[in-house]
Amino acid sequence: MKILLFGPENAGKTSLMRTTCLGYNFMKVVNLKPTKGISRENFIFRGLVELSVWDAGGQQRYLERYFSKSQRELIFSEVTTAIFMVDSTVIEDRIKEIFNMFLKYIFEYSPHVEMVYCLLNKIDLPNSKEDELYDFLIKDMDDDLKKKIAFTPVSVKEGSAQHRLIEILDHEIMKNTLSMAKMGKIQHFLHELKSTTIAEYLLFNQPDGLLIASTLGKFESEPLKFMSLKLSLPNSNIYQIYNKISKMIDLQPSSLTLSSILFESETSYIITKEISNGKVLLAVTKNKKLEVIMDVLKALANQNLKQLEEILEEQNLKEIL
Ligand SMILES: Nc1nc2c(ncn2[C@@H]2O[C@H](COP(=O)(O)OP(=O)(O)OP(=O)(O)O)[C@@H](O)[C@H]2O)c(=O)[nH]1
Ligand SMILES: [Mg+2]
Repeated sequence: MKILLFGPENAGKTSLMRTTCLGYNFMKVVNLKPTKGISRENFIFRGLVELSVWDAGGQQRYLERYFSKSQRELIFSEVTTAIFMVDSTVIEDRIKEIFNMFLKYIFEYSPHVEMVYCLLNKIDLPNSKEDELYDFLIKDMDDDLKKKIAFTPVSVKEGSAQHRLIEILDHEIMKNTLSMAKMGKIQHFLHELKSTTIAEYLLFNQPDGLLIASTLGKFESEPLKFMSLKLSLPNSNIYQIYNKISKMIDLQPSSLTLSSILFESETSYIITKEISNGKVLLAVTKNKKLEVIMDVLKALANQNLKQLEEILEEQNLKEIL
């Protein structure tokens, strides 16, 4: 899926992409430099669809290039999701010209696009004029075109822009039959796990931290910030100790990976398990009986998760091909 993030300079496009797809917080992106030309990055959104995000640097010299005869087909064709972002503190004629050119080429080169999403960003700023900007952008636009544009006032700083982008991408997932089939298989797998253990299961995607599927059905949460404990940290000598012990007790030493992390509350255990391809499975036991935790640990053993790993990998391959 090709996601085109377009708009004039300083609108917040790169900030939006980094905070949504890489789970960065806003403070980490305040000092971004202007994007030079097109920056393309691939993500597996919610662990379900492969996204190719085209973040188009919005400085005038780059815009001229994108609109030029030699480049516009490359930029504007085969777009699945078209997003136009503007800084709502700036109302200038040239912004409208850029918007109109963008719309013209999107509908010309990607005629299957049904809706263009326009994000009026930075509404957290006191001098934001999103209502005025909206009126300005749709003035003199014909009604058929207006129907194809969804305007939303947002703020990357406050998080509403990220919510909106996730909503837009979820809508795309729903239209994608391959990812819906994959979601069904994952849900089935998690329910099988649940049927043999007294626990609920949630599968998250790193690095966006978003939920892929859960045994609790629809479940809204903040993106998961998963701590990856690196055994190679300079102050950890677990591997050396393990190596010595292996010799003493006649084990064949092999490399160590971090398998699970266990958290404990008064009433349950939470086991997080890193699985292949940047996914994290979280099991929440419904009580603290020893046999329950043993069942969950068994369920989360590598060989049992092979099938889940296969499901997760299967479709991404097909989509890349
Ligand atoms: N106050 C506020 N500042 C924001 C918001 N979103 C982005 N910014 C700031 O706006 C500046 C520009 O953000 P970028 O993400 O680099 O903008 P861009 O659209 O990628 O710019 P180009 O790459 O030049 O096209 C940065 O200093 C961001 O911190 C927001 O919602 N509110
Ligand atoms: Mg940028």
